[in-house]
Amino acid sequence: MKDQAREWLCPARSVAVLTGAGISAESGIPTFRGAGGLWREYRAEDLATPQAFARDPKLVWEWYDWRRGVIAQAQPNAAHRALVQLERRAPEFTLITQNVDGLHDRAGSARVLKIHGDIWILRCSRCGREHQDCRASIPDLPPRCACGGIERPGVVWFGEALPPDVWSCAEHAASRADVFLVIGTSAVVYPAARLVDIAKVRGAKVIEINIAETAASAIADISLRGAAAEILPELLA
Ligand code: BV8
Ligand code: ZN
Repeated sequence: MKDQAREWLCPARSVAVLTGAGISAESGIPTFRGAGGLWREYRAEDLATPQAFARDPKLVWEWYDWRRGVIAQAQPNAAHRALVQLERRAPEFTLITQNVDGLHDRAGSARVLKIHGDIWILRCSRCGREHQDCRASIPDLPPRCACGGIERPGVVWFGEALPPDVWSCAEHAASRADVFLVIGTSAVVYPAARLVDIAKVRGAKVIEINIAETAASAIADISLRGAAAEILPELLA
């Protein structure tokens, strides 16, 4: 299976990749739906919504502040680094990530389509001003903008539209891909998961890398079972 994946990947003119929380698992960042995915007794779907933020901005910020603290301690792993290598090899390469942790950028990926936003960006709920704030811990929660408005994390919550320009680039890349890698995602969140179908329908070879079966396994041409930080470097060796 890995040999077949290598045979498809090496000569591929256009490669697109979709990553999820699983690629950051080996950096020590809990996934959403795995064992460590809970925070206190909440699920992501409970807190990552505009309603939860409107109801209790401080609670939602405590969750994000905790995650920012965990991510600040984390380092990119061999899987992130392997994708940097792949980006330099493939004539056409697009990395699409559902992750908001910024580890692909820190690993050296040049062009990252962050379809669910960026945890290190703050956006004012009142005036819309955005700025990067990389403090591992924000002293007073919720943070306030100079205009007095409450600032929110610059991420896409459930029920919110994905950034239209970023999303159309992701769709375009999936539709052009000769090989589409799906790495570390349960493929349950939409419209992100639809990128796999788009790639498949347009003729891409779909290669999944995951420690478990997922909603994408059925349409993948190859499903490589194992940790991304082990399998990806082997594919590029
Ligand atoms: C939208 C950013 C419409 C925030 C995230 C009912 C009601 C309301 C909405 C819906 C509904 N039904 C469907 C929807 C749509 C909804 C949705 O899909 N819900 C799901 C839960 C069913 N989607 C939305 O709401 C989207 N917006 O539809 O808008 C619209 C249109 C126009 C105008 C207005 C509105 C927005 C979705 C984005 C939500 N934001 N994140 C934040 O991070 O705080 S989603 C969140 O889930 C993260 O981005 C995460 O990446 C993503 C997906 O999860 P995964 O990455 O896959 O992580 P997970 O834990 O699930 O899986 C980890 C995988 O890794 C596992 O498979 C595991 O086996 C594997 N793994 C673990 N270790 C390893 C590994 N693999 C390899 N190696 C390892 N070592
Ligand atoms: Zn403001």
